[in-house]
Amino acid sequence: MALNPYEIRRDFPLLVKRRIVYLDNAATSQKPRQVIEAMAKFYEEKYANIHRGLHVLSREASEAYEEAHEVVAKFIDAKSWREIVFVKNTTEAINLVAYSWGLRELRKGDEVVVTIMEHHSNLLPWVAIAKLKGAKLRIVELGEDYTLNYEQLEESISERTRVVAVTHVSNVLGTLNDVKRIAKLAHEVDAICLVDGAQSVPHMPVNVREIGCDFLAFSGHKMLGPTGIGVLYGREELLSEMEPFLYGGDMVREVRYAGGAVRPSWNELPWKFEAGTPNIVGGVGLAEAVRYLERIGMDEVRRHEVELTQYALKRLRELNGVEVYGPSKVEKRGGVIAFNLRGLDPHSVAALLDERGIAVRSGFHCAQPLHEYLGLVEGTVRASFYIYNTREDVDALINALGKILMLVEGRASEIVGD
Ligand code: 7TS
Repeated sequence: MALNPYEIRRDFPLLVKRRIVYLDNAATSQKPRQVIEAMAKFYEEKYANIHRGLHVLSREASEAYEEAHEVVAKFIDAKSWREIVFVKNTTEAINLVAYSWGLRELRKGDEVVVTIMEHHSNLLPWVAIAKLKGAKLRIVELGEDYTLNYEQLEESISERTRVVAVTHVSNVLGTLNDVKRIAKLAHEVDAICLVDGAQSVPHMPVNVREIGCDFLAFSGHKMLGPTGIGVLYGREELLSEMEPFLYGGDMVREVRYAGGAVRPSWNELPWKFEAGTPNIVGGVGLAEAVRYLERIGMDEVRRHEVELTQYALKRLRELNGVEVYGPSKVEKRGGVIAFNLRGLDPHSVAALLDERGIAVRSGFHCAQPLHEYLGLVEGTVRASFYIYNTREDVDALINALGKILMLVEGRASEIVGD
């Protein structure tokens, strides 16, 4: 059934209670009552710590938390729920791989390939680990129409490459990268491929087996789930071989003490990577968020966003004085649109939009190298869509931008008049 954003909106208490045009979904999404209620119900009926007690509540809580891993595994078509590690967010998921895999596997002279469109989360952990190990970072830039330069990518991947870490969808340009092709290129030289799915998993069908990546990182809070819960998918063979990232409770099978020495052995997957009391209720909330998205269907989510993005791009181009950044073909992009108004800095535009009840983000969006590369020294304004956004939301944005442009022109003539 076709996604109906007007019906969907009714599930989101904040969107019902506040008259805000919410176009900051790339930063975080709003939450449906189903997710809020599932978490409240869990606190009211099942709450206890997991894997620690033999009592009924701990058993039920453990079951719910494990089931959440299964729900997520099915959502991205992982082979097993043991390949699903719950972490805090995308940032932690990528740091886990950089530290657990990179710190041990990278050698002097090795190379890590990333792209210029990475969020700082998929750039800085690699910068740090590469520096520590004497490895080199290679940065692939853009080709035509704000897409990745695949020619340069192929040239950058060599026998020295150990990691190819790339975003699936750019959180600024919206560029949709061909991660299946990139994973294949990485594997041809026996490198691992990590995909940053923070901006793709919430918005389109993502299938790890079809992509063929080794790792996929994403955040619950951008896909209707709560904050503080994110996912690292890792191929079981790799996760099994890797050392833990954080050490403490629940990640050990046993800790023997003999002859004055402590000897730990690690717990099975995914618990080896989930040290300490995890975000149990966050896991329950994320599973409910996935169920909500699955009821709609990820194909429908994508179709809706493509339609909205196409409409927004068309209307933005009709405005005189707006510069839009990102691929012109809608099939090559996600529902993220970065732009600038001629004569006005991005923060002023965002503040003026906020005065008109429209929430967007402005600045560098944690992707400053990309902005520097594009010569956008003050950053960009960014509108980003989700399932509850409507054509009226786009119209509101366009009307507000039209008024702001008139204001700028007015001011400009005042200045000229001086
Ligand atoms: N990777 C990408 C592509 C992202 O867009 C973000 C968050 C992250 C990683 C990090 O996610 P986190 O949940 O660990 O913070 N992006 C944004 C954004 O564009 N505006 O606010 C957060």
